[in-house]
Amino acid sequence: MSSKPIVFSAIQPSGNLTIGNYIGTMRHWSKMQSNYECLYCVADLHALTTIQNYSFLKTRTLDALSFYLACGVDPEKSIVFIQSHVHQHSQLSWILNCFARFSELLRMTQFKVKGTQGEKYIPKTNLGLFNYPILMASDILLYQTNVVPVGYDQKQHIELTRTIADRFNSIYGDVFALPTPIINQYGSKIMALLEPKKKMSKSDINKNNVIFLLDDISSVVSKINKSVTDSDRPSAIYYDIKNKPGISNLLEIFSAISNKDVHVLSKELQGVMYTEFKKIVSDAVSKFLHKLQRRYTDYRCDETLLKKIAYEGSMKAQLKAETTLKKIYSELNFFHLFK
Ligand code: AQP
Repeated sequence: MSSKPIVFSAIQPSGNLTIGNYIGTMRHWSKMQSNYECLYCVADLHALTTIQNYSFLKTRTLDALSFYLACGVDPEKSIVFIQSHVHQHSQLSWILNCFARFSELLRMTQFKVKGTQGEKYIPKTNLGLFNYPILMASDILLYQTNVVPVGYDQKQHIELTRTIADRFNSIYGDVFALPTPIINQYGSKIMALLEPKKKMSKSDINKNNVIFLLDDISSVVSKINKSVTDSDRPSAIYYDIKNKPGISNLLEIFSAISNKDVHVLSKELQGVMYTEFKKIVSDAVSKFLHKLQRRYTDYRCDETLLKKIAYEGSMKAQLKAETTLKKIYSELNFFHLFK
């Protein structure tokens, strides 16, 4: 048995992946493979909560899987799988529903953002959107996960996961490991390019707010060119998220892509005009995306390989998931046919 701590991380294929998804989570994945036992999941069940058109689901799922591999996730070192292929996620989700409280879910900020308008709940909001933090808790707890690299928006959901696990453990003993989020100080909340006080999201209706990993290079340059900065004159490039959200956002993107500290970059960029700064950032992002997209295309063209990877990953994930689920069924005293 491996003694390495366990990592679980996932992205929902609810649209084309964004540079926010990459910077907030995916960029950490390949490095983590040496020191952790890693499970990387394409969370297709989660995508049902937000997507409008299910005909894209398969394509988006394979796109996401190809990006995982393009970012350096190695199926020989990590378990890479599709959530719907491991039925234990849904099974545990039902059980954990019965250990979570309605009032806890009502507090989830993401639900408030997506499922309410002002003070009122949107009547047509699907129940899955309300409930999905429980499925997320199941994803994480099934594998006895120790750490979860996530963007800042998911912090509250990890706290809920811990609350549910703790509640369960206090009754049945140490059934679940308590997961800790890994949230980097910079890059954990990449903001929309035109509205830098709002998170960059794949479902944003204004595509100029978002850099998609599949964007062609000319549109990346144009989107960064149009991005909101501020009216400071002369141009002043330094990190101040409160007063200079647009500049700070571009600095965070540039820092993550170039692997350089935000404050070192600020010093290097002293005296540079905003137009020149945008050109520097868009050059770096374009170069990065060009390389990533080349690797992505190699995987995306080979659906046979993708299916093989997903199948083998799901077999390995199911084995682990079943161990936890069996323990839970036994603790809860379900009637068992073969015992
Ligand atoms: N803008 C972001 N900055 C940093 N991290 C981000 N993540 C998402 N957006 C940013 C992180 O990516 C991981 C996977 O997220 P997800 O796609 O499963 O769900 P999400 O957070 O709801 O992402 P989106 O893009 O906003 O999706 P939609 O528009 O479909 O709701 C998570 O760790 C997340 O924090």
